[in-house]
Amino acid sequence: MCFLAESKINRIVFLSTVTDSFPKRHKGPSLTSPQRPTMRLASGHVAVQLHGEELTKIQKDFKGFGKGLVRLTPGGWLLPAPYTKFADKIYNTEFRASDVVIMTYPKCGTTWTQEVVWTMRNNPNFNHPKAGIPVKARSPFVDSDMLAHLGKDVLNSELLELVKDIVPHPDPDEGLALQLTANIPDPRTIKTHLPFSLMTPNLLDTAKVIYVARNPKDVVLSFHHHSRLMKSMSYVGSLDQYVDYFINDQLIYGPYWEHLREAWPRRDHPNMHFVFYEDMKADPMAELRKLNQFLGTDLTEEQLEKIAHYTSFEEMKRRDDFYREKEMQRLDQEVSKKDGGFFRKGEAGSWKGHLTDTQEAKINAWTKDNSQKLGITFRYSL
Ligand code: PPS
Repeated sequence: MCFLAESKINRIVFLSTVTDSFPKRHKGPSLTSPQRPTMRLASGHVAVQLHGEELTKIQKDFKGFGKGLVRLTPGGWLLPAPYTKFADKIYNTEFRASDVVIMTYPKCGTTWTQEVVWTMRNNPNFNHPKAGIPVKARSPFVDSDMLAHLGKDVLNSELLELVKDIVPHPDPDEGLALQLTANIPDPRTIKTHLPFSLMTPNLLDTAKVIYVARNPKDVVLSFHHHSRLMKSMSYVGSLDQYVDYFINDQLIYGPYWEHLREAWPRRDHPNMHFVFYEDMKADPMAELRKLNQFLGTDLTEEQLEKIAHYTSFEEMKRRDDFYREKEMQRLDQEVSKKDGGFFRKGEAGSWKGHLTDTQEAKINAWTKDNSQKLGITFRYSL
């Protein structure tokens, strides 16, 4: 990783030739302003600190983003500023043939899929001694160190408590999630919210990838709830504004459509399995059978039936409630009591009655254009 420009005015290196050579898909402010600290990443992207009105507005609504944000070119990826500390380590993570990477835009069914896949591969007979600990300790979230570094490191200390047998002496500079990913025993089931372009280019040649997609109307409501619930984000704006942030590609890990655009054309790769949240909800057994084939787990119908039940929303929520006490420090108590915790609704179509006509119309217009270009169709209710 090399610094191309630094915040001290007299050391700034002008970047316009570098950034101009990338296609400009993002329609936000120009990325070529020379006053902003800018960094080139191992992935080839250039990360530029958000600044000015855009940053002020986002930080007013997301109290957790005090450390700032970066936007990457190409792609327009918006990420918390601490991403740049870990970006190259994530990009250079070495994958193994036995790895399964679960890749999603946030709130698309990652945790559910992690539990299904981890259970199918490690605990099909429900006798694994570690099955009871939260999924995040068994299935590392490789890019989560940037989120832990947003606030008071609560995320790290809670995770450390859960994984101290695997990472007994963590090096803070390496990132706990990265060290957990490197040290967790095979077969690894790894979570990422990053798109393909920010992961090693040979990912699909080495490991299996399961990409989970969810319709944008349920995603925006789920992400809105999550952003209010998590102290690391502390969203205090309105739902109206949140919908605008979503469709203007101003939420972290976005742009939503760009995330899909990198995954959807790869859906027929032999190491890739593309899943829709709505299909898992409509017929979990059908999706588990497909996963059984993709993963080569060779489980019986009876085993799959039991796993479908064990990973149902109700069962996962019930087990999570048991750990809720420990998670309290990370969550906004008022939001949790009033609107629910991480396991909020777990439905396809629960946006109905929650989005106003205007919000829905905005998302419809945005979706029509983008889904047609991509050739992807979502189910908005079952
Ligand atoms: S995260 O934080 O981005 O990793 O969130 P993610 O796990 O991708 O998505 C969270 C939403 O998935 C719902 N969920 C489930 N739905 C159905 N069945 C099961 N087992 C399940 N587990 C989690 C969770 O409730 C979030 O959706 P909403 O709509 O907010 O309820």
